[in-house]
Parts: sequence; structure tokens; C-alpha cells
Amino acid sequence: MKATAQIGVTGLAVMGRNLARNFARHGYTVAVHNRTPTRTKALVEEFGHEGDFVAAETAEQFVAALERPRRLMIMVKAGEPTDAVIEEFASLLEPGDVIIDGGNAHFADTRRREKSLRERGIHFVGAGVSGGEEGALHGPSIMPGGSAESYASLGPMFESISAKVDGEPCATHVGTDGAGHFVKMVHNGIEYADMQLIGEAYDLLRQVAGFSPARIAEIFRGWNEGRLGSYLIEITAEVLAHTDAATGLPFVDVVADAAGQKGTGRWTVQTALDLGSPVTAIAQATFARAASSQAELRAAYRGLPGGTTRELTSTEAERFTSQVEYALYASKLIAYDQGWKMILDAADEYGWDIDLGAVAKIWRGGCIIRAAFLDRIRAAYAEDPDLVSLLSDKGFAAEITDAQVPWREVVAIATRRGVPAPAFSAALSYYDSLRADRLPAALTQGQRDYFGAHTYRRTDREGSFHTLWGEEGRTETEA
Ligand code: NBP
Repeated sequence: MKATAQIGVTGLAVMGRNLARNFARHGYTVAVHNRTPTRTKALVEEFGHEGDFVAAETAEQFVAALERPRRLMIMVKAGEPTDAVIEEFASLLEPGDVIIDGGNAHFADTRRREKSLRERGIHFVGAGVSGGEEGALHGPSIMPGGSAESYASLGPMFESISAKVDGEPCATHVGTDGAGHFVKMVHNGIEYADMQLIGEAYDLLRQVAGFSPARIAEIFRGWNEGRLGSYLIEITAEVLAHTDAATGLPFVDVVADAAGQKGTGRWTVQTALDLGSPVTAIAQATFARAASSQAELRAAYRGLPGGTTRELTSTEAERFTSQVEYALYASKLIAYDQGWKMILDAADEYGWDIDLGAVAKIWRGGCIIRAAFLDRIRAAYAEDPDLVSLLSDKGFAAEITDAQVPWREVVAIATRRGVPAPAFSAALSYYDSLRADRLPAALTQGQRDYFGAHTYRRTDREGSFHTLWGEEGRTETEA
């Protein structure tokens, strides 16, 4: 087989098939391959007219179809199938060739695979691809990790097939080894928080203001025109406005209220614990999904006393709506700040040089959390690339200042009324924790020293200290 293809895609289920078509539509010759050859045949039969495809039945034919250095993209099920496919192809490749894993791999697996392939002279690029099936076809947000050399060869192709915002591509070289998959994982964690916060806003408007889903859809449409404008707010309005054809009820009332949390959202929280990154809003969003799925436990709690109830006047309901907008925006700002800080913590831990402004830039389009807000974050980093927190930016600090009264009021009302708002509350507590002069961690340290002689540091002197708690006078010793 003549080597004519600039890129190869193996694994032609929904994601791989659409990415292959996207490459072909952008003028690249694409070698296509799948374990079960019927998928390869179907792709060429159905979409062959969209561009230049080279169908390969065997791994050998597939590799032979690729121009050198070969660029081979794997789009198979994450986990063991990815390892199996890497092993199958690596033995057919040569030093300098590039394997790209565009699946949802755990970044630790990507680090392991990169190291092992690097030893064989093969570049391994773990690329986060966001935007699902539609994004893969029409323009995803692409977050490749790996060597700078591999990005030099792949970057132009990724940038050409990615989503574009203001003419700029939603693809950038994130960092070495697992950085791309890490950033994709945090994107999904932020997505969990964003969705939960929107869910809490809806629930409060329904339960406290007494609005119907259709009315709340209108409110979200209005918010979509402002600073909350985003893909998630837009689709929320559509979902809430939808009526179930079978029952005539609002669609949201006929859907079972139990959500899963198996994927990258869970990984974000697990990894955050390892890094010591306090991503509380993301964690609460993940736990809120877990709680929703605890049917037996929910049955045991159902019927226990809750908060007070009172119907709001229409003026009060309008005012409450505006307060919820502030609370949603402020909480969202905190959730994003937590995600951003987690990326910084990982960059420190793994030696990645990640441009956070560039990350904001490539999330403006193609991915689920795409929003005007990300352009604000990009601009904040353009002004100060070393921002420790989004709240160190004057504009964001002014907005969180403006939100103080309504944000606190919404969390207080939710508490009084017994409406769960775990992510709103977590975001507000995080804000209060970090701005506090003193935290009760001092007492925690005292307790730890009391029961386990763990020692403590003092505010007025260097060194480690231990108090002899059992002794008369409780004398302090330098540990
Ligand atoms: P799936 O995750 O459903 O995987 C199906 C593909 O994996 C098929 O091509 C299948 O081949 C192949 N495969 C399996 Br399963 N085991 C294999 C093995 N041992 N050897 C070779 N091939 C094997 O496909 P998908 O839904 O298109 O997703 C592809 C990747 O993209 C996944 O990692 C997924 O997590 C990720 N993803 C990302 C997004 C996103 O928004 N970024 C969305 C959805 C999925 P066969 O046809 O022979 O069975």
C-alpha cells in the first residue's frame, strides 16, 4: 500500500468516525481502520465522498498507508483496549512516529504510556478531545499533551479541525506527557460543577419563587444574553421548555432524578484529594449526583422535617430571581477558580508548563463549558499570566464584591427553606475560608498535638513544638 495518508484513525465508533470525517473534510488524506472491518467499510461507503479515505483492513495495511513520520490516532474504548491497541501498533512503528490517544484516558495512564513509548523512540500524545460526537465532526476543543516536537507535526492539523472562536483555533499544546488528559479531566470536573450550580438555581426558582419550568426556561434565556451566556445555560432553557409528548407534563418532571458520576468528574475529585487541591464545588457536584442515586437512603430520609415555607409575592419572586443570578455567577466563578488552581497544583507536581490563558482560550469553543466567561478568563491571564487566582483580577474581584449580599441571601434562603444547594454553599464557604484571617485549623493542630503528639508550628517563632498535655502546667517543648 502506498503511504499517502497524513493521519490515520483507528477505532471508528462514533468519535473516531466523526474525527476521521473532520480530518478528511479539511483536506487531509485519512487512513481508517477498526478492529471489526465492517465499521471501516461502512464509513467509506457512507461518507467516502466527503474526502480522501484509505480503508485498511489489517494493522499492517493501516501503518503502511501512513506518510512518515506516521501519525496514528487511537479512538477506542479507554483502559485496557487502548493498551492493547498501542501494543499492536507500536511494534509496527519506527522511531519518530507519533501515536495519539484521543480517548478519555486517565492522565496517569497517559504518563505511563508516554514514558514507555518514549523509551522506544515513539512520541505518545495524550489528547483530550471535548465536544462529544457533534464536536468531533464539526470542531472539537483539542487538548494535546506530549513533546513539543510531536506538536510541531500535529498542531497545524489539530488547529485546522478544531472549533474556532474569533478566528482562533480551540487547540493548543497543553504540556508534556499527561498534561492534555489532565486538563481535559478538570474541564469535565468544572462541567459537573457548572451543571450542578445551574440545577440548584433551577430548583430554587421552582421551590422558593414558585415558577414553572416554562417560566424558568424564559429566565435562563434572559441570562443567556448576559454574563452567564454559555452553551450549558442555552441547553438548560431548551430542556426546561420541553413538554413530554406522552403525558403533556414538563419533560423535567418525567425524568428520573438520579444522576451518575462514573467518569472524569469522579477522577477530578479523586485526583484533587491526592494533590490537596480543595475543589469543593466540583466535589459537591459529584457527591450531589451520588446522593441522587441513593434510592434507599432517600426513601429513609423522605418525610423528615425540612425548612419553612412561604409563598413569595411577585415582587419578592422577581427580586429573588435577580439574587439567584448573582449567586450562580459568583459560585461559578469560584468553581472555575478551583479548577484553575487544581491545574496549577498539578503543573507543580508533574513539572508541566501550562499556559492557563491558553487553556481558557481553547475552552471558548467546541467543548461543553464553552462560554463568553472564558474569554474574560483569557483576558485576565493576558493582563497577568501569573495570576494566582481569578479573584486576583480586578474585574472578577469587583464582581464577587457586588455579589456578596445576594449570594449570601440565596444560601440563607435555601437553608431556611430546606432546599438543597450543596454547590452554592460549598462555593461560598470556600470563598469565606480563603479570605479569612484565621482559620480553626489552629485548633485542629492543637487537637492533633494533644492526642497524637503531631506537633505544631507557632505564629510568633520558627520551629516545631509539642505541648506536654498530661503534665502539670502543660509545658511546651521544642520538637
Ligand atoms: P467506544 O468507547 O464505544 O469504543 C468503541 C471502539 O473501541 C470500537 O471501535 C471498538 O472496536 C474499539 N475497541 C474496543 Br471496545 N476494544 C478494542 C480492542 N481490544 N482492540 C481494538 N479496538 C477495540 O467508542 P467512542 O464512544 O467512539 O469513544 C472513543 C473514545 O473517545 C473513548 O475513549 C471515549 O471515552 C472517548 N469519548 C470522548 C467523548 C468526548 O466528548 N470527548 C465522547 C465520547 C467518547 P470494534 O468496533 O471492533 O468493537
